[in-house]
Amino acid sequence: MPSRRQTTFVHPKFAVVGHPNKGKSSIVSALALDDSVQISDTPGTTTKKRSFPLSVDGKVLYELFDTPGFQRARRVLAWLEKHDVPANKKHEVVQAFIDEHKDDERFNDEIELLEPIMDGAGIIYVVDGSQPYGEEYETEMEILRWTGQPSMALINHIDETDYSEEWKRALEHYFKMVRTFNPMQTNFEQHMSILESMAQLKEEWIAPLKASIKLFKQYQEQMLERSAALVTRLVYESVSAVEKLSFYTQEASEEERQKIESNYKDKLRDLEVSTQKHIEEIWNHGHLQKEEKVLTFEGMDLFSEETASVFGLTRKELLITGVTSGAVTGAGIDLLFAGHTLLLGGAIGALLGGTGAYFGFNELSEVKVLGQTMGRRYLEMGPMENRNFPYILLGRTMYHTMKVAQTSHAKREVFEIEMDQTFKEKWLDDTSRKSLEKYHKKFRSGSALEAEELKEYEVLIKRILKHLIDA
Ligand SMILES: Nc1nc2c(ncn2[C@@H]2O[C@H](COP(=O)(O)OP(=O)(O)OP(=O)(O)O)[C@@H](O)[C@H]2O)c(=O)[nH]1
Ligand SMILES: [Mg+2]
Repeated sequence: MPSRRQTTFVHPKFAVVGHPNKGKSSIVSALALDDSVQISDTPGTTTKKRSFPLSVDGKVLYELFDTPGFQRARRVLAWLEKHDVPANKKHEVVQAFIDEHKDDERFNDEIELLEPIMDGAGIIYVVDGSQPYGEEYETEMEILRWTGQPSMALINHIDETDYSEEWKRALEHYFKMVRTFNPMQTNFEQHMSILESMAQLKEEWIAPLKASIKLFKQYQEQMLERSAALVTRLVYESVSAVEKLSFYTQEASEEERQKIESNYKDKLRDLEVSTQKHIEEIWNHGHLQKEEKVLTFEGMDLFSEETASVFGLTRKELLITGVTSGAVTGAGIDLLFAGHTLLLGGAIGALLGGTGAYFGFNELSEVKVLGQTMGRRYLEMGPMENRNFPYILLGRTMYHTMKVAQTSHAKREVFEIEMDQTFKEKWLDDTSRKSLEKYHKKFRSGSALEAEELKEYEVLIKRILKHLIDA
């Protein structure tokens, strides 16, 4: 019987290397889903190699190295070429270069980038396809070839211009795989597809990287699920929220009435903000708050007319959804029900435009006066009566979640939400709207909900989110 020898498994390693300031660190950050990678437009930002292991349950799946850019490639290559050795010995010459120049400050950057490669890392050579190709890169690629390690090239585009055709032609001489990758606009599919390419560099890496891809997919599902659960809770809690305010006089004053309304609105705003923060944490963007780089709806308050017109349902949609049936408050509603024929004729068009009081938040919920004896009387506001509110809140939250999920970890600047006026059409189709309304109605009723019903709503939300994020 053959003895069972224990072989120590070495996880796949990849060194991201290239010219200074070509987006190496940005690529590491995007692939490692790590925002702590130092990125800046000053060439020479990275001066030490840094490892970014990706581990699950304490086991490293693979490891990425961010490295400094080449500084003295010509000198290094000249040194290597002085040693005339056959191909199977070339890597030894590279090691000799490292050993001999270990304490030589001038070659710090080359040594930092060559070390992980000589330690077994595959090479990911990064170039900027928005700049023309130049022969100076050949020196770098030549040095990399001397290491004998498996390698691939990634073409990044820092600017709009595109020289990728000439780059491809040159890179294909040196690398068996040339891919395009934009670390700023990467999505899940692209990330997985780059991992698949990385797996092809070495046979032993296929299995561990396939396993990593599988785990990433599970992880993505989990993040979607947790986001959907938070969105569900937000909508449910906001719609069913009730705010109370005690007063001690015969009648509640106008100020007290205004106070309860502003408390009520603040409560809903707080719920929205805290959900957004949680969602940012789920997608590993929690650091954003620390640096006050929060994803914001710039100037678009939850209760503004603008938010209502961008995210809310139009009169027509409200009608089709059947939201308006029952005790609807607000202006214009009599007109809408003046006759069903209106829906068929052209006259309906005249009614659809604009955002009247009905779409704004002049009518949120009635302020009720409760309690009998003086001193024990209070004002009460909630649950939400405005039929459009859940859609507005949902639209904003879906939009925010989509943006957070699609934001690369390589992004450093404050990211504001640029409004996409067509967003609603992307997430809310007729069928979803009708399914959602069934639940919104229950949320509004103030009656207790079965856990199952919330779960059903969550499944619906998850499906919509998945569709949005994958698109
Ligand atoms: N617009 C855009 N900017 C990018 C992209 N990739 C990198 N950048 C920017 O380019 C600059 C350099 O990016 P880094 O990732 O720090 O580059 P590096 O190659 O690690 O640079 P050094 O460490 O200095 O060698 C930063 O300002 C990045 O924000 C990209 O795909 N699109
Ligand atoms: Mg860098």
